Amino acid sequence: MGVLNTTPDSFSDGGRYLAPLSAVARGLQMIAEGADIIDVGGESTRPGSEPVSVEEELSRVIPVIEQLTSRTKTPISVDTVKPEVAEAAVAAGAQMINDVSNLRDSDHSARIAARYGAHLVLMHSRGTPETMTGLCDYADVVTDVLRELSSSVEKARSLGVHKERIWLDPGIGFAKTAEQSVELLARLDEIVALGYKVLVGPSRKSFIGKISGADVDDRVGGTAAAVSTAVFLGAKAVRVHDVSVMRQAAAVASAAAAARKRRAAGRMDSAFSLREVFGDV
Ligand code: HH2
Repeated sequence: MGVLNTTPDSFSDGGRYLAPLSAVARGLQMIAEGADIIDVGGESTRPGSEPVSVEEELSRVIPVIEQLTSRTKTPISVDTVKPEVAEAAVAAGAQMINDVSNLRDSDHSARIAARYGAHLVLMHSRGTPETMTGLCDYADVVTDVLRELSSSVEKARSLGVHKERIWLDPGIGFAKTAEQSVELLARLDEIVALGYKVLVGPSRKSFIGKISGADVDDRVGGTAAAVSTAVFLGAKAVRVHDVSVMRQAAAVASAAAAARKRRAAGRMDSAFSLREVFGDV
């Protein structure tokens, strides 16, 4: 999933794709680099960012979504917490709603996804961009995130969103310390085990800077390591800025995961055949 922020203030690509023409060109470029989904956002969620009005967000994302859906078959996702924006985006052809609020204050995105048959990303978060850095208290971050995601899954399903169209995201960096983001990555298989498709968004985030000391424009290596870890542990999609490099990292991690699965299956086969020969000893 390629990140397309039509914002002046996103932490990494803010201000670069504010004009619809340059945003559309960037979207098409990421598709050419191998993106399978383009995630269009018009409001930054970085800690401390300013909220924008519905009108402003609509004017940033809708022309871009209309252009992209008319020029490509690649599915478009809308990264928004506003019902008006989610609905207008889906009406303009977006096939996925990426709701970083995890249905906390409102279930509108689940209702819209159910009505239009759109995919729905439920991303774990707490509070708002202004308050989230103070909301990192967890007994066990993975268990608590799992519990909070599960309750929004129940809500979404009870509102009619099909299981196959629900994606879960641990929300790297959203009300998480760097250590907690690493813990969620390292134990991603526990989230995968819930049985829903998992999406992870580690791209260029501050936990990489904290671990490596790298500036935001110099975190491709750390992002590739995070992407590889996530894919190896079962993530079905990764939300990234650097599409072609991450596609390569994901392909290698996915091949390694498949080799490991084959080996595990082979071990079971040989255990079975030994049992057939020697009985249970
Ligand atoms: N991260 C960001 C925004 N949206 N959506 C999902 N599902 N998962 C994420 O991890 C995620 C997300 C924040 O990154 P970015 O869009 O690059 O920056 P900003 O919020 O400053 O626009």
